[in-house]
Amino acid sequence: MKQILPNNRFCRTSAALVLALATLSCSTDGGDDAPSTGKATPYVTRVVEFRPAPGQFVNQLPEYSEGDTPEDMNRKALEAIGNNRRGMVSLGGFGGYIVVGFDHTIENRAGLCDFRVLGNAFYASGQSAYGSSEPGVIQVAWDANSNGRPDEDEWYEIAGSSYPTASESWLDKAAEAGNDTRTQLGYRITYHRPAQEPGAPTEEYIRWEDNLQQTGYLAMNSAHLQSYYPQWLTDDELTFEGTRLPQNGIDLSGAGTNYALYRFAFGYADNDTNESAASAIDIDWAVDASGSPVHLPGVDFIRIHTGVNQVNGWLGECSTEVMGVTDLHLTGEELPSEGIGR
Ligand SMILES: [Ca+2]
Ligand SMILES: [Ca+2]
Ligand SMILES: [Ca+2]
Repeated sequence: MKQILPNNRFCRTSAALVLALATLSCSTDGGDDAPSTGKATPYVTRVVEFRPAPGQFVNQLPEYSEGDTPEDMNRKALEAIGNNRRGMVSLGGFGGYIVVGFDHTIENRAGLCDFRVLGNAFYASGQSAYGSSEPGVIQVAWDANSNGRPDEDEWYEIAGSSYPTASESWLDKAAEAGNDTRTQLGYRITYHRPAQEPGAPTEEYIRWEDNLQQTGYLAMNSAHLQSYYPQWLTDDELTFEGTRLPQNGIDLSGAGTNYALYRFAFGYADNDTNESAASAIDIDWAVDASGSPVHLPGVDFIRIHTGVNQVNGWLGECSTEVMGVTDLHLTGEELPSEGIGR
């Protein structure tokens, strides 16, 4: 049995043995890319589950082919982002997620960032406060029972800059623009499969309702006319739950032509550039369901979900993209976590 230790004492030898045994157990996730050598790689080697919410890149990133099963799509997601290939998967609208794993435990080293989720965030020309930031909420799991899988009670959320309440420099500006600027813990949304596929732009394409008694639609835009509803999922409605972040998209033109997606300070995926210190994550930022910090020796699985529920005009819905995950200790990037994003 693995233990969550009260501090960062971590016995690598026993953990390595436990992991070696765990990898002997059979995997059914379809996205397994076990290395042939004994040397750990700094990158994603498993996709345990890929379940995007509807979105404009869904069925394209990765591409769905008729007859594909969820396991096929896990495998395609791994082919895109595994082993530092740096292709891209899109998680669609709020709540869509991916769960990835590794061939080793990402160690939690005291005072240092431990990993980075790669995305396609960028700054607008000459700007550092906004551009294309589509933050994904990150959760981490330490495989405490060593069964080679992330169990429900093994997940902890990375407390980013707007956890548990919104705290960003641009919130007033966003509120003025009419955005919902609250962080909502335990947010839940259900999307409905469209009765038919319009194949043409429409504002009212995929209907949703949430647990705040709100309803709305994802729009179909002219750049993406394929179905936005994950075709490999047979359910006629898809429910997603998790922390929802403040709406960060502001139309600077006031005329629907210049959407700026404001950057959160730290602690999210696809929010800051892959080179920025503020896209790196310290496992010591993890909190339990009541918001109390936990001290994990390391993490075996990482889950990322799209954190914002917002449609930004012609840009479409805010959707987190994931291009990989890097273990910063194995790539030799030493980043003190103190002061990041603050
Ligand atoms: Ca750390
Ligand atoms: Ca487990
Ligand atoms: Ca993105």
